[in-house]
This record gives sequence, C-alpha cells and structure tokens, in this order.
Amino acid sequence: MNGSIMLNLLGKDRRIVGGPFDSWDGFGVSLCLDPGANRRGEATLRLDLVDFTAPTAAQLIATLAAVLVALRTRSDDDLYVGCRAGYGRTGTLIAALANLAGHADPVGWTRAQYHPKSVETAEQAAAVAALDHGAVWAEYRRLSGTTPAPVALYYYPDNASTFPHMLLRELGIPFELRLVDRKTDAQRSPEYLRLNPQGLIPVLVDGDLVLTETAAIALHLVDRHPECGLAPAMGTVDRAHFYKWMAHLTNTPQVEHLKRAYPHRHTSIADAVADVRATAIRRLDGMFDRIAADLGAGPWLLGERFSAVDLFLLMMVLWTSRMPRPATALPNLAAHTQRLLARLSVREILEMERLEVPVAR
Ligand SMILES: N[C@@H](CCC(=O)N[C@@H](CS)C(=O)NCC(=O)O)C(=O)O
Repeated sequence: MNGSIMLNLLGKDRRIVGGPFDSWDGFGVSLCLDPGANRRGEATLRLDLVDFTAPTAAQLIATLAAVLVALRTRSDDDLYVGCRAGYGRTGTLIAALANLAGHADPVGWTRAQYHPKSVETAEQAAAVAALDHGAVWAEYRRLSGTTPAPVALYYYPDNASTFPHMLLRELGIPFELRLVDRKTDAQRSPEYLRLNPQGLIPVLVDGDLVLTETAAIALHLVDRHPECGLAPAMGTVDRAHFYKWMAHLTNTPQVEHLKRAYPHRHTSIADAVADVRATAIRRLDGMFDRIAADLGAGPWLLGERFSAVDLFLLMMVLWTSRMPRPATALPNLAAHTQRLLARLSVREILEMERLEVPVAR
C-alpha cells in the first residue's frame, strides 16, 4: 500500500487510499485504473488506462462523478484507487480529486501528501489541471437524478453579475443568461424595475425567488448546492471567515469601486468629481494592500480551501484594470488571480464577458 490521504468531498472528510489495485483489501469503494489488474472484475468502478497514459477530459468527468455518487451512497466507506504500481494513474486520479476539493496545487499536494512519484507524465499533470469542475458536478447530479430546474441570471458583462456568473459555471447547475443591455439603459426599463426596483445588476431568478444583491445571490447559490463545497460547513470558524469576506468585499471595495466608476453621483459640485474619483482610487489602493496582507501566501482567502469568496475577490481585482495601480501589482494578489485563471470555468466566463486580467505596469 502506498499511502492514504484525507479529502473533503461532499461536505465530509473522506479517506482515499492508493496503491497497486491487486493490493486492495477488498473493503470500501474501489476504483481500478489498470486494465491488466487481476482483481479488476471486483472493483466498484473501473477506468481502463494503459500505463503512463492520461484520462481524457470526458473520462475524468465521468469517473469523478461516479466516484462521488459511490461515496455519497456509501457514506462511511474509504475509497481505494489503484493501478499497477499506484503512482502515475492512481496519483493522477487522486490529484484530480484534490483539485475538485479545492487544493490550489493539486499535483504538488498529492506528491507531498500521498506519494512523491504521483502523476508521472506531463499529460497526466495537464489532465488534472484542465479539470472542468462544473462539468463534474453537472454529471454527478445527472447520475444521481438531482439536476435542478434552470435559474436565470440578469447580467451585463463586466458588471457585478460577473461573480455570480462564474459561480454558476463552477457549480455546474443549468442557468440561463438574460442580458440587461446597459447601452439602452435596460436596467431602468419598467420590466427590469419590477425585478429590481433599484435598477441594479444582477438579479437571480430561482423558481419563485427573485433575488438582488451580489453577495446574497452567492450565499443563496452555495447554500443550495452544498455538495460543491464552495462554502465551509455552517457553524465552523471557516464559515465565520467566509461571511466576513463576503460582507467585506461587498461593503468595502465594491462600494468604493462604484464611487470610482460613478464619481458624479457622490457630489453635487462639478469641480469635485475628479477629487471624488481620485479619493476612491487612493482608498481602493489601501483596501487592496490590506486584503493582500490578509491573504498572505494563501493560497486562497480561507487558506488551503477554495471557496466562493475567491471568485468575489477576483471580480474586485478585475475592476482595478483602469486604475493607475491595478491590484495585480501586489504579487500575492497576482498569484491568487493566476490560480483562479487555472480554473476552466473562470477562464470561460472571462472570455465570454471579454474581460482582461489587469496587467501591472
Ligand atoms: N449592491 C449591489 C450593487 C449592484 C450595482 O451597483 N450594479 C451596477 C453595475 S456593477 C449597476 O447595475 N449599475 C447600473 C446603474 O447604476 O444604472 C449588488 O452588489 O448587487
């Protein structure tokens, strides 16, 4: 047996044991990756990968979703993953699970925690890095018959809707995008004002629920989909810090960004507009200095664990692109942004909304 690790999956710490499949002790959920294993036929789940090969994106999604369904059904069982020696293919699957559980450097983490020889080829490492989190969750729900009815997000590119947009994609739930065309002031149309009397974007419609306020929308979505682990468990210290970040980001930098973007709304003196803007920029610089100090080495706002507030911080950082000192001038905020860009769902939404990551000059 090579080793075992703990991963928080489906809101629970689970033990994952790896090694040669033929060394499996016969207990728990098992995933056999070696088509030549003698005990292949006894495995709960199988993914036939020839030695030194990597799973395709579709194979990885289907396998991880099936593993999650098996772990949910057998909630006290360990998971045994095995191939021939238990390093390359086994390490790849364990690292993919670590990626799903929110570890920022899943291959490095797996090598440190499980076995130094984990993940043997560049293709295996690339398969782990390219994991589509949302697609795994969507497949998990499809297999377990829990796919929810689509929600609708009223959005406009590069508005406060970007954060819930990224979150919806990460959660892998079906959603419909409804453009509120700010070019024609559609946010002030009678139809839109019926949804949000403040005339602000975004709005989320989930069944009969019509919800405004970015932070509230995010909290609602993570609560509705706890399986994805994008918020720590209720009542924990991490959950308290999660609330703190959600509140801080919405009532401090987000508000200051609005002063920077709409300075004329914050003074009735025409000559003061430039000063309102300059003051907001100065205050934002200080806010990002403090956020960077709190983030430290991270890798995420809550430490080892990725959560929805990291996506919120990314939106705040993206909004600094027109500031003299973009937030990415701070090395650890630049690194945090890069870690988020490693996520397929984040890249996809940024591309769709045509958003560029601010470059520090
Ligand atoms: N506190 C609100 C603020 C939303 C907000 O200010 N949205 C801006 C876009 S980022 C908007 O809709 N502006 C339209 C306008 O001011 O007319 C939230 O977080 O949802």
